[in-house]
Amino acid sequence: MREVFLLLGSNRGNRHELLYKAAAMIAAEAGTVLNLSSIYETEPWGFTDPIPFLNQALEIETELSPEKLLETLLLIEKKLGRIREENPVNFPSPATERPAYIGRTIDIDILLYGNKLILSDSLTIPHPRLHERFFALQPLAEIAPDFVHPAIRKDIKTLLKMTIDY
Ligand code: PH2
Ligand code: MG
Ligand code: MG
Repeated sequence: MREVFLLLGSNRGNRHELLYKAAAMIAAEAGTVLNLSSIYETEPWGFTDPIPFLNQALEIETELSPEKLLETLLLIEKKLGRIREENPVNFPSPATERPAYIGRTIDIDILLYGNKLILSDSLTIPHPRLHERFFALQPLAEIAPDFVHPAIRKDIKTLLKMTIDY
């Protein structure tokens, strides 16, 4: 499947090296990397942290199903030192239904999987907060400006213009 878009994020450790290694491991284990955006330095969104993120969007072509792709990406995160602590601070807060974010060496999110709409316990595609996050839309708009969000039915460059999250 082509037009599978991922977002890399890092705000701990050697951020540039982690993005590079993540892209190399994705190429080895998940599929062919067709396109990479520039790397953007962005302020932590949704939580307070002194270290800014580096974010980068990737387009890949993959044979893996969405579930298998997620499993593979989580394993790559683990190999790159991502710790998902069983810490109450990281549990979804009942008030907001959102996780409390913490800094991380590497985060690899599936933004879009072609035109698929998926809503399961483990996976929501398109990424449920893509359209409200400038840090995701900006790199994605660089490599996929005309791709139409399959749920909102607007293209990425339009969503970027519409987002109030500056
Ligand atoms: N990821 C988050 C929460 N906040 N902020 C920025 N700037 N970049 C991210 O990748 C990011 C974030 C949850 O995964
Ligand atoms: Mg994320
Ligand atoms: Mg993630």
